[in-house]
Amino acid sequence: MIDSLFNDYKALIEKRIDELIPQTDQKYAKVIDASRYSLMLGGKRIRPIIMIEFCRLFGGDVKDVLDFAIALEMIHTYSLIHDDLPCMDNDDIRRGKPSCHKAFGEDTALLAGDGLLTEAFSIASNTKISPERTIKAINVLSKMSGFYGMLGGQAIDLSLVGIKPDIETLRDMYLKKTGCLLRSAAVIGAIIAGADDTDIEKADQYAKNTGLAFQIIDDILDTVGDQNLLGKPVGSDQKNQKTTFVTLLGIEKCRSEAEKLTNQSLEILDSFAGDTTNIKAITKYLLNRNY
Ligand code: GRG
Repeated sequence: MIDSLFNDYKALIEKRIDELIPQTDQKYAKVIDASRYSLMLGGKRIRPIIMIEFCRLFGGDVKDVLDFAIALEMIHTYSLIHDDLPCMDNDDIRRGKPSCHKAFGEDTALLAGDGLLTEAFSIASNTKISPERTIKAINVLSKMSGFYGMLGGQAIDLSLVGIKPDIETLRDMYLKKTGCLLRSAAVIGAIIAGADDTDIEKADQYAKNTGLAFQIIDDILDTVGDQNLLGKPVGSDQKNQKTTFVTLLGIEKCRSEAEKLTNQSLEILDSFAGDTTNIKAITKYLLNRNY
């Protein structure tokens, strides 16, 4: 069931990406090629799928939220392109293929990231959703991506080079760097469907737990994952002398922490009146994923 859910959503999302960011012959084609290359590199599409499912949970329709979901995937893709740059993590491989700067050069990769971030807001502000909901959703998207969200998490990460952080510092960094885009997925889906503040708050809490569990699983996979499935070398955290949840807690405790967070997420889903079958399946998949 989960495979066909993902495949159907991926097809829908990729068709719409093609419409929103078509190939072009114009002078600036290279930056668009580079952006499309990374956008179509085989991502799992977790964030847009969660946004669509939360919108449906509160009575919204896929077509209402699809462009917002793509805007979020564009911001996620920008973060990966910039994260791979030599001045950041310096990774040559992403999803088993050359990372954007390896395929297109550092200058074009930098611009592709900038372009995806900027165009995401152009797309998000140009849907048929009411102005009130659009502004609320864009406010969430920008807050969750910026200084106090994902980018802030990356800045904390940079500040920890050569330092062994405690678990609370690491938790805060993960909640921002990885958690905030997942939060924007669930919260924007709920906003676009017109959910009330209580449900929006619960959607946010669901995404905080799920985002933290997601990053802890990432740490585990970086230690004991299969690099063929991951599409990148394992052991990069150790090579870069990064402190992770695995370094501080060990694999077993990390696993039980991720399970605990996932169970809390599932309890929140149980408290909603609507059909959460798909979101529950996605949440369990994220815990048990191997890439
Ligand atoms: C402005 C220089 C600059 C940077 C922007 C780089 C950055 C801020 C943030 C990095 C955030 C980051 C890379 C967080 C890691 C989150 C994470 C685990 C990403 C992988 O997500 P998946 O597994 O990826 O959903 P796929 O490949 O499936 O799309």
